[in-house]
Amino acid sequence: MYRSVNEFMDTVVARNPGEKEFHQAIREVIESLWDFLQEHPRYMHSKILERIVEPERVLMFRVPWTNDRGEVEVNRGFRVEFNSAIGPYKGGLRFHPSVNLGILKFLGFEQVFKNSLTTLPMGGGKGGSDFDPKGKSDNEVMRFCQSFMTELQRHIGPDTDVPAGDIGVGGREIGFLFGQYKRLRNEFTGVLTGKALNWGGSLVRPEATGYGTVYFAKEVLATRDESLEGKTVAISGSGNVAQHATEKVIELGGKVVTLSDSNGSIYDPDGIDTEKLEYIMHLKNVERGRIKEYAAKYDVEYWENERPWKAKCDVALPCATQNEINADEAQTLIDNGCFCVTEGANMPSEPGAIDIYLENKILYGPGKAANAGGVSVSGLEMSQNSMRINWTREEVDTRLQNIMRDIHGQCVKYGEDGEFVNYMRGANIAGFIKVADSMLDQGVV
Ligand code: NDP
Ligand code: 2IT
Repeated sequence: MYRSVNEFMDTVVARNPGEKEFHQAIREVIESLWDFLQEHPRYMHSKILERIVEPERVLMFRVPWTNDRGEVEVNRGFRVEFNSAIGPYKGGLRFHPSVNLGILKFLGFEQVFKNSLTTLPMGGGKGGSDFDPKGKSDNEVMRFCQSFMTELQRHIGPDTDVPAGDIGVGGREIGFLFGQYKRLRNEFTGVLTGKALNWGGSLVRPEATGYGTVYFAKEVLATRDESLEGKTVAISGSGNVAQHATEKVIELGGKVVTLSDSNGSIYDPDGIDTEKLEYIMHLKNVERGRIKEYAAKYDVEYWENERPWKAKCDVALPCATQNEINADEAQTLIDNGCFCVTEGANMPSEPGAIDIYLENKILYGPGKAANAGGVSVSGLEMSQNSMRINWTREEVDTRLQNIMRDIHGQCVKYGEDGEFVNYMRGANIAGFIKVADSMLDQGVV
């Protein structure tokens, strides 16, 4: 039995060498859980910690495909089937050159707790490839997706493992992946989520992560009698999550002053309005261009190779990627008056940044709670597919809002610390209990 977090982490690091994001994600959870585990020794006695950090299955495979010049290219494909205690493995696919096993294990691990919080019956998984969709033609992306699914199809299924999108995987990629699954398996099932509306998708799934993040921020702000009305909001990223978070902030009366991509950030002190957002959506989703073009079009500042966190704001919504806010940036945000950080991305704040949020007692909504809206509507898409019906936009959106409210309630229940709520601890404990108890019920699995 481990006597300290550090002792446990030494074993984790030795067993998973070099996988620093995975270590980071585990340490955060174990630190949150430690006191709770001392009070509830049955989890330690049953080796739940040792089991919960070990993926049930890891698949790694070759993905050969042919580019438009007729040359063969080879990428690496992965699926980490992390935990199926409460439902089929569920989680996105990421296509990005930085993808490696450690990153997907961190994302799969986070997904287990996140999915537990959603109230829906979904286990956790994550997959993807080091394939870079940037600069590739539609045909190249299609051939890559077909090759990727040719191997993945034998491991997934609507009751086994249901992938979806993440960075670099949106509607276009899900379409190509679904088409290939159907050809190979000769079945039309809900094996992927994030499908288009004509062929089994759910209304509000494209918007769900960004909307859900803002719904969560709304709940968090309400605990201090605050709302988004009139607030200045800094958002990072300019992809699926950032775009729809921006849309919802505008709808709720806030002013979004920044967006970014991997080359830099734009700062628009007048705020991104609906028309400007429409331009961004076309730029990013159709032309697949760079956010820099926004600065030129609207004559605003472009901060090359810089993240948006030096912008003065009340609320920050990191919606790009992991470890995109360091301790210095967290301090800058707070010095500039920011009092609420709600994470649309997965693990966007470095541990040092989180320490600063907590020391300053600002409102901090961690990704596994705040960005759970995406996978929640994926769960609703699975339900609609199984029932072979489609819910209306209003029905799905109402369910999404209720789920985000419920997640907030779970975080408060387990994270209350006097007047203050430590949402990170609350999310980790609440997410853990449901999965750990289910594992105990199911024996030594
Ligand atoms: P997209 O691919 O649509 O957009 C990603 C955005 O983040 C782009 O603007 C991209 O810029 C930027 N970005 C990606 N990697 C980096 C990097 N290394 N450094 C700087 N900027 C980067 O992805 P999503 O919007 O779907 O995902 C954003 C985040 O939200 C991720 O952390 C994802 O895991 C998380 N998430 C997504 C969900 C979903 O349903 N899609 C659900 C829950 C969480 P560029 O174009 O230059 O690469
Ligand atoms: O990180 C995430 O929760 C996602 N990328 C969405 C997963 C899903 O299955 O919808």
